[in-house]
Amino acid sequence: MTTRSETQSTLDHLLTEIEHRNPAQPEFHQAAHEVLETLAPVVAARPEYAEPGLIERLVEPERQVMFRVPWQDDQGRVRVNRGFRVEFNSALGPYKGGLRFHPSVNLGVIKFLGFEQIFKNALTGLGIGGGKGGSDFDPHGRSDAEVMRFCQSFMTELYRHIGEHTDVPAGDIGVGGREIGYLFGQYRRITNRWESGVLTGKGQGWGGSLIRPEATGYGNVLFAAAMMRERGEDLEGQTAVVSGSGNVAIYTIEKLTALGANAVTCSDSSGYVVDEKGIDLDLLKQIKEVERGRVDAYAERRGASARFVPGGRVWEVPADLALPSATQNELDENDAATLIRNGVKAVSEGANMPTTPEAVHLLQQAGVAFGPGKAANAGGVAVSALEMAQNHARTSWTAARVEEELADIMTSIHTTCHETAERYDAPGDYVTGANIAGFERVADAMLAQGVI
Ligand code: NDP
Ligand code: 2IT
Repeated sequence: MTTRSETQSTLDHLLTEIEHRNPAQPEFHQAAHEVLETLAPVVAARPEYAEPGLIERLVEPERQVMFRVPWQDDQGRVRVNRGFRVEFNSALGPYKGGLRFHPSVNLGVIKFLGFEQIFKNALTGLGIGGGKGGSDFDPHGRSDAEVMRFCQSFMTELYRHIGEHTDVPAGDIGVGGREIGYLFGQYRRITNRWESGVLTGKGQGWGGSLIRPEATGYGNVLFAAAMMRERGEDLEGQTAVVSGSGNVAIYTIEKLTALGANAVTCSDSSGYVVDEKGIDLDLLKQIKEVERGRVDAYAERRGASARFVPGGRVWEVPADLALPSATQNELDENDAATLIRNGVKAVSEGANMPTTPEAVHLLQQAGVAFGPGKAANAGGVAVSALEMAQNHARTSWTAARVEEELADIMTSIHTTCHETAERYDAPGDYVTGANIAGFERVADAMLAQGVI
């Protein structure tokens, strides 16, 4: 029988190898560390997982596609971006995961996101593999026509790699309903097929699922509520800080408000807004979803209760709950220390890997309930899988039905993570619970399907 410490040293050796084989991909190294550092108990307990090559296969994407995306701006100038699709693991189903359009996108960022997605998708229990894609294209300040031409050029290469049974992209940072529309249109034109299950996050009149736009934010709040219930509390009357002001942040604030909490912040890359009366969602949606503006406009139009803090971070505002919903590594050790000093009870990740490893450690040490993104934000991809199910059945479900399924899925993910953590001597540690439970499902399928 191999001991946990022997197993951990094998995993540490593998992590060193991952760093050498994937140079200049710090986000991917970070994501691999966060998972592999928690697997020793399960690998030591179940010898089949120590089989040579299993974890080595898990950390190597099945396929990585990189391509040129040329397009013309409104002045007729040719621009060149880089496109990516990393098809990481299809042991449980077709590759599934979003597309990110942001200037910081590179192969390492897409690989970290694809790797996280494998475990997140496994936790949903809905038969979806893990993948991610995107481009270093920056949609900020671009006209609709420019975004359309970019999406058309992007899909002109991407179409040959995706399909309803192969790989099903969706949105992520910089990719919402408008972009999915242009991408779907070009896919349909090139392939001459109405293949509605090839993309999720579609518009409601043409194959989209009700509640998909809301699902990530709603799901994260349901996860936070489940963690609070474990502590004998609910969300009623709790003050919450939320970062970001995009798709995930907006519907996080909406669900927090519906459950009686007071969400007092939102942010974008220019700074943050604090509104002691609670964020006015109609105003925020108008500025962000309709006008595609900046958060300072919110403070200008809201009146005395709100102020804009240029360049600041929402974590300095005292709160019971923190829900990072913008981007990776946006909550560091200093932020965690500030949150703890101010009495935070739970941190639940709407974004992917927003909390640095040092910050996670500090929060857990301080007894703060910590919900890792691969569990807490899985509601988005889960409802994407429900959208695929509706597309395959050529039907559409009511909002109430989708929301009920979402609530059941989030409860089940919470229970799975909680019970798995207890089973492996880490009670209350949702990071260990999520990693091990996701790993077991994927690893079992990989072992059953042979060395491929
Ligand atoms: P959006 O593009 O709708 O919103 C992103 C928000 O985050 C914007 O307010 C943006 O501000 C801010 N932001 C992005 N990058 C940075 C940065 N580098 N620094 C500061 N602020 C930044 O994206 P989503 O809401 O869809 O995604 C937010 C997070 O949630 C991401 O981590 C994503 O991976 C994750 N996620 C998304 C899911 C979904 O269904 N959409 C599902 C699960 C997770 P600005 O406009 O100034 O850049
Ligand atoms: O990070 C994520 O889970 C997403 N961006 C959503 C993926 C999806 O396929 O709905």
